[in-house]
Amino acid sequence: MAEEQDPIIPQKCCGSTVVQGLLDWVRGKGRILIVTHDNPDPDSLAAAVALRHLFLMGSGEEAVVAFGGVIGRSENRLLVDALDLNLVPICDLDFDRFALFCMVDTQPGTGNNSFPAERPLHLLIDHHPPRRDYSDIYWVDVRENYGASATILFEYLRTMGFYLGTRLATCLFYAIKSETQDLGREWSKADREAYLHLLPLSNNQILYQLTHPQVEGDYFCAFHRAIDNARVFGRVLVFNLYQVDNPDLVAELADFLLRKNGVDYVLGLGWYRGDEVLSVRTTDRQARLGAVIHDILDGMGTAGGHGMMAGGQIRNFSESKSAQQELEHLLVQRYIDRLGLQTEPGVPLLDRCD
Ligand SMILES: [Mn+2]
Repeated sequence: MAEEQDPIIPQKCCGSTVVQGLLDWVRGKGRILIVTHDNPDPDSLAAAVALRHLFLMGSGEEAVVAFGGVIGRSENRLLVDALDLNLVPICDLDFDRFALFCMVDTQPGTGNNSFPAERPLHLLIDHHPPRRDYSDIYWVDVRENYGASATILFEYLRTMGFYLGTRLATCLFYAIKSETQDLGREWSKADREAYLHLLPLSNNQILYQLTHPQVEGDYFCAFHRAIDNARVFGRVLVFNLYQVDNPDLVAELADFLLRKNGVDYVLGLGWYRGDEVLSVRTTDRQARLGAVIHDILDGMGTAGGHGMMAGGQIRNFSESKSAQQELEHLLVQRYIDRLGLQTEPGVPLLDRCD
């Protein structure tokens, strides 16, 4: 299929003629699968359902949205339920029953999605730094300077003049809001425009629920554990949740603990169903954490992300707490070295409490 036309490069994007070209190309090809990253966040979910909407409106084709891992965070589960996103777990799918494969908010070979690497991909829309040359993929739109993949999809829908229902608008708005922390982190002018356009179209009551979700008691236990074992090495804070029931907690606690004054970098760890899960955060806009975590996990696992937030995983890591602790010590040292910071003795976060 791809040999018929040159791959469309991001620079050409994305006036209505170009998007129409995609919609015409998709029409009649067969069943479409849209894949998010594992343990999808609101940005990945919103981009996927917006792409499904684009295909339906523009070419009459219905697509299936599939995710790997779990939707763990209460906000994300609520997003799926309240907005009726209609997703399927990727493990339930027979890939042979699809003709076209799309990926949003992640890229092939990054280790954070469950799309088989050997399968051809036809469409890739993302805002993480490109991993390789994607000239084998028909449609590639990777905008590294964008704060959210949802913004790219918003632009497609807007340029086509397609109707955005309240649910989709709320979903896209919440994605941009949460991914950029209300335009406070890694946002671009395009994200701001999308945010302002979508706000009046969104359902305030659902947005309120999404930002104030009901949570289980375990949620507070995780906060307790992270705060209790967090240690501060100068400008670096490290915490370890050990075994978690929800891998998203590591990222959430990393965001939360980055608020500690004097701390500019956070490294969070957790162990989820056989994998060690890592999250890094910084207040430093120049930090390029995606590359940092890639380097510190070199030879051990996979990683990726943005400048100020990134994550990684080590597959099939030991269940033993002491092995996880040992790994933490190793990674803290690598993190501090890679950031070019001075090694300082670790002080428990709570040591500073009265
Ligand atoms: Mn994203």
